[in-house]
Amino acid sequence: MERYDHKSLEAKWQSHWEKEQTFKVSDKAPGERAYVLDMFPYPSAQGLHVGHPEGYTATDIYCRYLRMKGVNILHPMGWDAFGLPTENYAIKTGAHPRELTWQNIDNFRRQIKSFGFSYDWSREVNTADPTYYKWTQWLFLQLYKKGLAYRKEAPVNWCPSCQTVLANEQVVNGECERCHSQVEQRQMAQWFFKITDYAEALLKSLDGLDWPQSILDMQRNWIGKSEGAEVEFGIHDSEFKIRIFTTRLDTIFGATYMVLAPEHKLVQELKDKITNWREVQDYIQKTQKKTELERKAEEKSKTGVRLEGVEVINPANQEKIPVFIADYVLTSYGTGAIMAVPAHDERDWEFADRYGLKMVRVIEPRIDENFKWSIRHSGVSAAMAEGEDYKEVEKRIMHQHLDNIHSGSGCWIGEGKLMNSREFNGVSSEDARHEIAKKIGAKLTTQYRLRDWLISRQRYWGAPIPIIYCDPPAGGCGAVPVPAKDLPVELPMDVDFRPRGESPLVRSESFHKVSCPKCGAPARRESDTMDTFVDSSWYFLRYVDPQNNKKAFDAKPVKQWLPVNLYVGGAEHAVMHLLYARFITKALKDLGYIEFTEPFLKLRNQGLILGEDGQKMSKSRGNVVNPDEIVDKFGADTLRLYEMFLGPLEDSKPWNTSSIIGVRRFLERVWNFCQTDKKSNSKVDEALAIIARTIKKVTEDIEAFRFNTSIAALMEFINKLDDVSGNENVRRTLLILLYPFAPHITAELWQRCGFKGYVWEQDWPTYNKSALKSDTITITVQVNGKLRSSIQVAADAKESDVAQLAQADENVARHLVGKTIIRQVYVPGRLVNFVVE
Ligand code: ANZ
Ligand code: ZN
Repeated sequence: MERYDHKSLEAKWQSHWEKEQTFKVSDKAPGERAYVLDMFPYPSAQGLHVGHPEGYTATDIYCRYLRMKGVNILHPMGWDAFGLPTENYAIKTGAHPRELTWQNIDNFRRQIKSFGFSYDWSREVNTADPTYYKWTQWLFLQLYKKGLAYRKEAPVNWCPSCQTVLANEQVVNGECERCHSQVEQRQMAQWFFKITDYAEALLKSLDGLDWPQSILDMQRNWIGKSEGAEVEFGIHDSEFKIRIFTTRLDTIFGATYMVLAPEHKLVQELKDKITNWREVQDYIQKTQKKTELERKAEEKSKTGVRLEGVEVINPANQEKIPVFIADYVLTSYGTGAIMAVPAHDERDWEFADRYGLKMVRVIEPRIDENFKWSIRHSGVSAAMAEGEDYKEVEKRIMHQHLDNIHSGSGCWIGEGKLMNSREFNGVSSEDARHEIAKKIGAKLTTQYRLRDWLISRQRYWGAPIPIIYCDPPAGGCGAVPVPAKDLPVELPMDVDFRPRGESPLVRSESFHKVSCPKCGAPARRESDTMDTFVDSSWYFLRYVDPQNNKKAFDAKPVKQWLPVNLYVGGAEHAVMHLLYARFITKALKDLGYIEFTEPFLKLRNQGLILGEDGQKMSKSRGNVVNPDEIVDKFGADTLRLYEMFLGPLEDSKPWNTSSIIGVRRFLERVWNFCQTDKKSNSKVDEALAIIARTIKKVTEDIEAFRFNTSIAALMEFINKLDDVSGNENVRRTLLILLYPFAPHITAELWQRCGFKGYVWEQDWPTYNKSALKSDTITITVQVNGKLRSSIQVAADAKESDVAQLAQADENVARHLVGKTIIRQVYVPGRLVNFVVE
């Protein structure tokens, strides 16, 4: 027998697939379809890391499996190729971003092909290619026509030394992450997409998505819907009024002062009344140096200045209360002003405590499920010392809260009954919100935390925004969209792209000196480029029609393939990318270009692969594993199998080079198994049961994305059936089931066994239910002694497997939600009982 030489056989099958275009899919193919999408990578100079093939292997397994079930699969790959890292690298090295990007892409493509993924390479897209960004610009123009793209002055983070705008994430402790200069806030004209128009729609349709719960929560949180009220507080001795937004109108009798954001317009209007104007002005200036992110930071101490000479009247009890400016109140949320209720709001409490302001308790605490829930989610696990009982800690924290409140050293943020609130005393806080609104004439409103999407960047390596400014005195047409026939607006290649405070494109005369498309007068081109999130907000549409040079995409293939059935990628895109893609989808639907409102029906995240030391892989730690080396040494099949065998896809898990050898040995065993003719007659019955059970297990596990356990089942398969490895049925089953995971070795063995056709042309096997029966037993499942379900398990299943299966059962799961399992009773072969509280 020849030895298992992964190099030659992987090269052989990869070139076969490439030459035969095995995975190219036609729009015309009849039958069922599925669109399985990977988040496309940013082609960095470092090349792929081992985290990339984790998600890509998962989708590849799923695609290969579905194809064998007769489904037509659209499975494309491309490059999110514009962006800052490459531009910065270019600035440092003097190379051109275009050259670098194309080189990086070549490297990424080579690497990805070396893993043997079944992409339809005829659909490759590159967002930095004019044939792609022509349509990104077209998209901009569609939004512009609809009033969904607009320009306005907005505060931006400005680094005076790098001379550029920074994203919030690039500001660290108020400093530029690159040069550590103090970042300033500046007003600049910027382009926005009006995503806030879709806040409610983006929130609502989350309900129908099969996405991880944590990602749905993050999306909801980011959109941040708050139902509350707007109330006007009159200013004493003045005709001015101040509007505030509150979610807790029920606490208005406890409002002992008011706070305006330092930038609030009224502060300037009240200048003549304010007797400590100099101090106020100083504070406003200091605020300007802070970014919104810093101002929101929970742990920072609250500062502010009182507006001496100004008082407002609390409309609930007509009492005069003082007014402050403080940077913990933001201009961009609500009305930029709040009524402060220190007895019931933590930020207000901290502020009042610091400045010695009055506190009035108006809510009598009520400990209900809601409050317990919030305690549980914030404090308990953090406060739990080793060996302590969960319930005890929960109780302790709860009492601490109550003690704090009664001794006046803490605030109650939960619900309860009103007190110190005149005629509303005794009313529940929930009801009081409506009753008080009615009495004082407050308007019930809804606020969203979501802000419009700032899409302009004063950088070079992005898609130019297709707008021309026709300024007076020449033409005076204003901002004029570039006519569709003039797209793409190409990035000039001969530009000095070092950052100097304006877009580098301003320095290219040939780029920005143009004539007005409307009146022909001399005009200038917009020199900002688009945020790269715009490029990736629609790429899944381009894959269905990537060569179309008349349209961004044709309606017909879009209808055939979309929405995407399965989308897989890292959880770091939980908010921005997914929200933007959802928004663009909804906008395109309203523009009449597509017929669906959600782009990704099902989403799964791969977890981080950590270094061997359990830390995040990073160059500085020296714990980075290079996938090229692994493929070279062990082979792509081993790497694929190993990454799936590491643990559940969505978990973070450390790399372990010694266990990769175990996986390699398994493939070597498969290699020998399929080429050694053992045929024991006595084992045939047992073999049938194992075949049936393994088919069932692998099928169900692939469907549920439990790849680690399906691999375990295949390992068990060859352990148990070693004596009958010559049996054709055994061999065929093994090769077909293993093929999605390890496509090269199985293709080769299929051929060597002399089986007809190719392994991927086979039908996915079905199993014989009667063979299965003899091998499984029924276990009764109880929760607190009550019968809840019964499940089928393998006769030799371990207790931990039985418990896991039992907990996953729908009827059982329903009785376990929100409960803690404190004990588990197992009677082997008969019953499992979960004791919960
Ligand atoms: C009085 C009050 C009493 C409040 C109380 C809370 C608890 P969410 O839920 O996030 O929407 N607020 C309003 N506008 C603000 C701004 N521009 N900057 C900072 N804080 C602002 O939060 C709404 C609450 O945040 C509002 O309800 C207001 O404080 C504060 F026991 O009003 B509340
Ligand atoms: Zn003009």
